[in-house]
Amino acid sequence: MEKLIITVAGVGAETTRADQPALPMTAAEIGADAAQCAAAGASMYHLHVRDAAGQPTQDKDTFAAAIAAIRERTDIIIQTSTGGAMGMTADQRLQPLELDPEMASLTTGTGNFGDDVFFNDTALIEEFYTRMQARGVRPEFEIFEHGQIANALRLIKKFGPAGPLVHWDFVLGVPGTMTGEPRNLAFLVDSIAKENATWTCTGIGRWHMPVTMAALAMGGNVRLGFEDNIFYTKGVKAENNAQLVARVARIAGESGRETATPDEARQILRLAPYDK
Ligand code: KMH
Ligand code: ZN
Repeated sequence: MEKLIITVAGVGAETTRADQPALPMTAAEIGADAAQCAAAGASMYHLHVRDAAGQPTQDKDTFAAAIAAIRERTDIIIQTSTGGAMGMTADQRLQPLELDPEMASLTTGTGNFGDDVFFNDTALIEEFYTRMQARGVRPEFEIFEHGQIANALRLIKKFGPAGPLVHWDFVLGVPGTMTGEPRNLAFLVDSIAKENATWTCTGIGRWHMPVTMAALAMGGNVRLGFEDNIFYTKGVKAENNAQLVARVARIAGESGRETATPDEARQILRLAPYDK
């Protein structure tokens, strides 16, 4: 098995300080969180940002400040969100791409998201994909439902590849979409190509550890963090994102699977080497 890539979704758009007192929100807090997570074994940071009032924003300058704060402290791979938050327009969501991040998330379909609807129709996903492709930003296809795999493959067929391999993230357990049962993860993984593809996955809320353990057994990679889950164990909030990283790194290590450094993760994902 390849070394394990742990991605931290440390901020998100929906989690609040009331939910999780250790949620990083300012640029300095996000930079410190990313560095602490990298030291614990993470190699990628899925980045959302907040405005001065703590509300989710896709503002380019706010992203730039967070990216600078991360870069002062660590060479972790930075993957900006294009999902943003509910109700944002496509133009708002696209803003961080102007900063040419190494990677960006791309959800390839509309789905229920709790009581809301996460809207990603064909026109939107084509626009997002071709913008990423034109700027050399590697998409991470965020898959909440099986049909979104076919949608992503349709993008590649219609517009050509957006990099030397296809990277998938299976997001399981958002209320209204696929749950985190191992058979669901197995179905999704079985539906993607075995060659020139890499995958990670995340279990939302109580699905965090079941999805993580299934992924480790299957040779996949893992995403975690306060965007996806705020608890360490049932009813006990995690102290910080790094605590969640450290547990998975330890379990993986004890199972004979080392964590990838950011540079090793870049090699596995065939991203360009980091230019310090
Ligand atoms: N905040 C969710 C509505 C992404 O980052 O690309 C969507 C999301 C996905 O977080
Ligand atoms: Zn996100």
